[in-house]
Amino acid sequence: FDDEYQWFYEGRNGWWKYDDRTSQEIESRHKTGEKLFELLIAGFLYIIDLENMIQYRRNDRSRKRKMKRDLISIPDVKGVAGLKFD
Ligand code: V3L
Repeated sequence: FDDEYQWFYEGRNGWWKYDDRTSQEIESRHKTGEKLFELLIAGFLYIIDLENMIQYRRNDRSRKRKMKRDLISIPDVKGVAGLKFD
């Protein structure tokens, strides 16, 4: 797993880092070229669409969040999976 890069999903005015397990799962699927798959995140099944770089709940597609793979050092990172940095 490349330490320099992390996976992020969109928050209100910034980005949240995915939890480590989810992040590593997305990274390994990304590396094998998978574009569309499901992951269990915080008890809900999410569709991860790496073609369009969005995620959404399988059973509630009304809210689609952007996602991105970027350097860990980017600004505007709010925290990890909903846990705010101080
Ligand atoms: N990992 C963890 N929780 C998630 C994820 C994920 N990949 N995707 C959605 N949720 P939706 P601000 C987010 C949570 O898209 O203040 C943040 O983690 C999501 O949590 O309809 O707007 C914060 O906890 C939301 O609570 O599936 O930046 C919170 O929003 C819930 O699933 C507020 O962040 C429904 O999102």
